[in-house]
Amino acid sequence: MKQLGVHVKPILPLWPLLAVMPAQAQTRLNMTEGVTDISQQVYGLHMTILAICAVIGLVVFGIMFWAMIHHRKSKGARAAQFHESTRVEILWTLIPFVILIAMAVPATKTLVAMEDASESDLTVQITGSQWKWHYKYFNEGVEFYSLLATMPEQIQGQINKGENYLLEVDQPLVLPTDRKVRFLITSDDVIHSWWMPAFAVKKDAVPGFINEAWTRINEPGLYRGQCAELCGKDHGFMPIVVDARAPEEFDGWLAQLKTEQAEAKAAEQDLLGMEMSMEELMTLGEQVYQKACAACHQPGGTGLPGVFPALKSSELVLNDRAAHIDIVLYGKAGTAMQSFDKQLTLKELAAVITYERNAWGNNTGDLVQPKDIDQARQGQ
Ligand SMILES: [Cu+2]
Repeated sequence: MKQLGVHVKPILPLWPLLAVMPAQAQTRLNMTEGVTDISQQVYGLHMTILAICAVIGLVVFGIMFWAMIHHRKSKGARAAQFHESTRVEILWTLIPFVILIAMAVPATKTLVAMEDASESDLTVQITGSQWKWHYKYFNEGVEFYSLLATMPEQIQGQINKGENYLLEVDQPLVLPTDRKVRFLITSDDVIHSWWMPAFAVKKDAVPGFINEAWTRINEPGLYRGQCAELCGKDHGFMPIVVDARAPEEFDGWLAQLKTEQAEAKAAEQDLLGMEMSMEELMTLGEQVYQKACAACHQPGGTGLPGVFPALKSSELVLNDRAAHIDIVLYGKAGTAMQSFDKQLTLKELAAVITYERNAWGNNTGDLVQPKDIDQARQGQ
């Protein structure tokens, strides 16, 4: 990620404390200033309130230690008696009250601004599911999944970890800079949370609810975030990457993606008349399986006892072809088995089902062709 040199002035004048930590914004100890007006306001608030807390701490402890040293019993000091002093009572109520209000005013202003997603230029629906993100551009007819792209060998410690370990995806969310983008955030299964520190956006993705957030990115660049709600076994494996581009560049990208997706749909139709060979299906099927299924059903199809069913020697896989196609296409309600109908292409669906029916000693010899998937869809 690009290092940002923007400096945000705290709302209050620079406290002496801030002077001794000038490089703080560049270290990992502090939160990022981010690349949106909101994230910079959040950063400014954070620094201001930190400074207020530090000054209160210094003053309170200063007075306390000064009193302990200069008014100790061994010096012959006697405690003053001012029980039920109205003046003291008023002072120690009023001073904290004034400090709290002074902090609440700017904080509330920022919070209100963060919630105001009105008059946006673009709306993106973000759907979390175990364990990936789905992005859909409203009124554009464009949507795609975004999956972890870190190699399994890095995760298993067989090779060195890359620079963006667990923070890289196959297809980033592309957004325009200088436009107000509204996010509608929801989930397909459990609670996830879409968290992009550089934008100061962190919203829970709750099944059955739609949460709103927005951003206006000031600088093009690649920004990285993560799911921030413990959402199951692979919670740490569903990163978020935003590729922010200048508006014209974004428009070009969107137009190109639209054409590509339309072409891919047309190509699917051609597939219907085609017979793929066992070898072709098995090769593609294995790739798809490792990418889409192995996280739960395990690379060897053994599943995890009591959690994810085994596919190896599975009754359903071996004996019920129609049910097998159906469960891959539409998932199983109430379980972690999700619908792959829209996540995979026709060819990939045919290949992965063929693979599951013929790998790991499941020798059904059965070929599932793209047209079989299409027929199953029609029958629904
Ligand atoms: Cu999650």
